[in-house]
Amino acid sequence: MNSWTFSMQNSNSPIYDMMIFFHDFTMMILTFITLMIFFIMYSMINNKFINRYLLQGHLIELIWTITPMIILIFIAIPSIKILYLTDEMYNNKLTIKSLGHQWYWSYEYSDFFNIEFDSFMIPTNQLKMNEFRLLDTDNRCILPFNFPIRILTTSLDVIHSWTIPSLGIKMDSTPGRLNQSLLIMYRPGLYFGQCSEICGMNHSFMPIVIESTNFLNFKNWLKSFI
Ligand SMILES: [Cu+2]
Repeated sequence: MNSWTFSMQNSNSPIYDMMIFFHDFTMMILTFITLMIFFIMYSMINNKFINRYLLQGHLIELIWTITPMIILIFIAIPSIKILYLTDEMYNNKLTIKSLGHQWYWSYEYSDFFNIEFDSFMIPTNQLKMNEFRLLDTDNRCILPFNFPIRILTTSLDVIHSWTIPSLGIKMDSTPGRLNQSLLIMYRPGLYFGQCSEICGMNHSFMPIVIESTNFLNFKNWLKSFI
């Protein structure tokens, strides 16, 4: 992961692949429209054509009414498709629950007995050389890759938002409500995110780290709780 970048993070899940496609597709249309408007503005200012008797042109009005409608439909179809796919549960075999607190996350692996822990940000003065400032946590959320996981989230105080950009997940953690999303990771690695709902004084200091590893490692890690 770059320390900062102009573009989005590299994708690590099928949903985020689709979101990146949709972003590029919409930007293409946006660029085209913007350039066309600037060209028309420029050419209207810089010509001397006048027509005193032009009061109506039904054909051109029809064209400039229907064309934007068609463009909007072309944007709406993939947008709605991706929106509903992010809400879809498919073949998930594992459920984890992330709970927002002021100001840290805690995780519960509800399929197993008594596996739960808190995940605090590592303060800057305790960082090791290989850790990211304001992003690393003391206990990472360890999960298997290539494995559909249902992630539930809720909050115990105010509204937080559980977010991992490279997985295309941004899900509100609301007190008294349980939100769910499907999480699939392509490959092993560390995935960073931050709380994305202004939740109080230390909102910026409750990062999320997923460590994805193969299933055998994950199983061994679960055994360490026994
Ligand atoms: Cu928060």
